[in-house]
Amino acid sequence: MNTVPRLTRQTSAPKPGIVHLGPGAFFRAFNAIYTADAMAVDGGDWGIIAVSLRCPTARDQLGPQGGVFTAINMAPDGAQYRQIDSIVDVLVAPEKPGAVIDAMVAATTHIVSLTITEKGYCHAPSTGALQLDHPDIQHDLVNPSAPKSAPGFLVEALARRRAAGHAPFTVLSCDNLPDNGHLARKIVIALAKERDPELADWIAQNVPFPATMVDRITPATTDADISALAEAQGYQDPACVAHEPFRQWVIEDTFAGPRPAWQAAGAQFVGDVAAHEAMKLRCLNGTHSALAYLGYLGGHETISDTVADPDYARFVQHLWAEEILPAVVQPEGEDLAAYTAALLERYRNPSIRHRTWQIAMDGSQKLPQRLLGTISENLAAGRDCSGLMLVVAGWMRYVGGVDEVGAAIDVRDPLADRLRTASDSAPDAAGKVAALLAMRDVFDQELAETPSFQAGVSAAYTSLMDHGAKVCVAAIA
Ligand code: CS2
Repeated sequence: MNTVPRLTRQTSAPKPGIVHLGPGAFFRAFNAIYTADAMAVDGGDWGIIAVSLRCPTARDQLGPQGGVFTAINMAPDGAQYRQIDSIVDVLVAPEKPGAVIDAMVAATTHIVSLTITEKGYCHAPSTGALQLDHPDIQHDLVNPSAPKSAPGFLVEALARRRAAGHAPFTVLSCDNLPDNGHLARKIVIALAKERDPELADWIAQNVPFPATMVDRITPATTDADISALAEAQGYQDPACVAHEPFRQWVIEDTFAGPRPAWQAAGAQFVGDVAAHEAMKLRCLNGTHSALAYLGYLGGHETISDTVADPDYARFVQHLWAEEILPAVVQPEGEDLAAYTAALLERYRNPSIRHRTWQIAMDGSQKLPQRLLGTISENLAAGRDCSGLMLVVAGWMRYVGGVDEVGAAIDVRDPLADRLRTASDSAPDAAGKVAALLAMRDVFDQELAETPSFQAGVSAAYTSLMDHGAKVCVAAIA
């Protein structure tokens, strides 16, 4: 029998002002904390109604606790615990799509924020265009009032706000995508156009979609985290989330109405987020993916284990210095050398058990903005990028589904089946690489047809097969 009591809400809930799609670990460790901090300093009715677009897990975890959860700050020298009370309700969209739309349409809702991951935008990662043939988009075109996709919910809620004469809400994308606000806008307008061109025009003229750069390393919560919390604090909290101390939020200041005083919690409001976002995507997420594929293949379970291996630490430093920073513009207020040095320290944090397997997920949706843009720019400028081409080969090796000791890899990716088929379609490295490069939703034609890229990735793939990831990484560094 479990005698440890469940965490419950002790404070009164704030009135809701935000609807958030995607109530996962990152949202809890990031948006929910910034918003709690902003309300602590400046007040306001900024309670968050969190919406899961898929499964009921978040509701089942947070619901019995009145939305309160524990944030565990994993400093290298130990954990600090804090209860966060900004989430006021959790809805499960497939159970009650109407309740989700009502919450978004409510005049008290000023912001709809998103952490739906790359694939939630239903776009082609290589071009950013809405995939009208995506099954969820097809569904939403036929069933606009009971949608499945995030774009479907946004379009329906905005249509109803327009019909009711309410001001629009601000759509705040917090996903790791370049110019995430522009992407969200493009996708929502493209879907609205299919329904009603006048609605699309109204959205284009009235709805702000500020871009953001979000950063906090937050691994998926494990049973070990939940047990350690129960042990340390004497209560049960399956909704807890363990995160690194660092956080950074850069937001384009174009809101339709009021917003929380996130700046009081350290968020930076700026005119243009693009340079910050490019820096973060290329320096952090690019090397995260690099360490994920090559670290996993080399037998490393987490990012901190991977960079504890000196060859991998040298490799990631080489990537930054020689192949990534030459393709990054320094944003105002940042120092790129200090930024990447601090990143290595963040990766080394042994209290953060961020699995290489977790970061390896959804590579088809992540590669273009994390790695391929940097590679294209390097090739065009005549700069070496053999390390980054090794990473692309590592991803290709990974999605083939068999690791270096012949064990199956549990590849999680919306295109997993197509990737496996492409990889299996040829017996040799050059054939496999060519079949994968032909996937236009991942590789744009220009890059895929660049001979030095084809040759570099094929050579790296062959080396990975012959020598393994660890040796290839050491050879570059
Ligand atoms: C990671 C990110 O899982 C991944 O793909 O690269 O979630 C990363 O931890 C965050 O962007 C850090 O801000």
